[in-house]
Amino acid sequence: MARYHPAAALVVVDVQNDFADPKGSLVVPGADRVIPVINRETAAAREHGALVVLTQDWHPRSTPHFTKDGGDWPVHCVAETWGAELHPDLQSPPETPVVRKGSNGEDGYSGFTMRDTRTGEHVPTMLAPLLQSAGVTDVVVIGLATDYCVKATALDALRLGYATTVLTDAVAACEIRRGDGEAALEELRNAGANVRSSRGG
Ligand code: VGL
Ligand code: ZN
Repeated sequence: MARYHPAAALVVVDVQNDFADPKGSLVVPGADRVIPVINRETAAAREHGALVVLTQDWHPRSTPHFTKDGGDWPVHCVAETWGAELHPDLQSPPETPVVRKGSNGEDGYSGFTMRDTRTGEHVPTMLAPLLQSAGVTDVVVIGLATDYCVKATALDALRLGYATTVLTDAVAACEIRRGDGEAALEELRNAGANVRSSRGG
C-alpha cells in the first residue's frame, strides 16, 4: 500500500444516503459494491499515517443545482436530512474531517471549489487548506460519483499540483449516459491522474 504515507491524503467523495442507499433520491448504480473497498482503503490510509477526509454534498432545500429550481438534478443531499447523511456502512471514526460543499446554494461538483451561481465565481472549500496544513503532496480520490464529483475533485487536485490517483474499483458512476464513467476515467488519465485498481499493479 505504498500509496499511503504521511504526505498522502485519501479523499472520500460523497458516500451519502441519497447516492449510496437504494432508497436514496439519486442512487449511483454499484455504490453498494464499492463501499467495502472504500472501507478497506480508509483503514489502509490510517494505518500508514495518511490523512483521510470525507466530503459531503450539502444543499439547501432550494438551489439552482436542482431541476425544480432550474438545474439538472432531482432534490438530493439536503443539509440536515437523512439523504445527506454519510451512508451507515461507511466506516469512519468521528474525528474524521468532513468538507461540506454547496451549503450556500453554490453549484458545481468538486470538493475543492464551488461555483457561486450569482457571480459565477469559483469559491474554495476548506479542502485545500486542510491538505496544505497537513503537508500533503499526494491525493487519492475515491467515492461517488465517478462522472461528477469524483472527476471534478480529482481534476482540481491535479490543477492544484497534487500527484493524484483515482482507484477504479472504489468509485461508481451515475451514467446518465452510458459510458460516462469510463469517459470520466479517460479524461482523468489524460489530465495526468494515475487511474488504477486498488488491487495489484
Ligand atoms: C453529485 C450530482 C449532483 C456527486 C452531486 O456527488 O457526484 N452528482 N450532485
Ligand atoms: Zn449535488
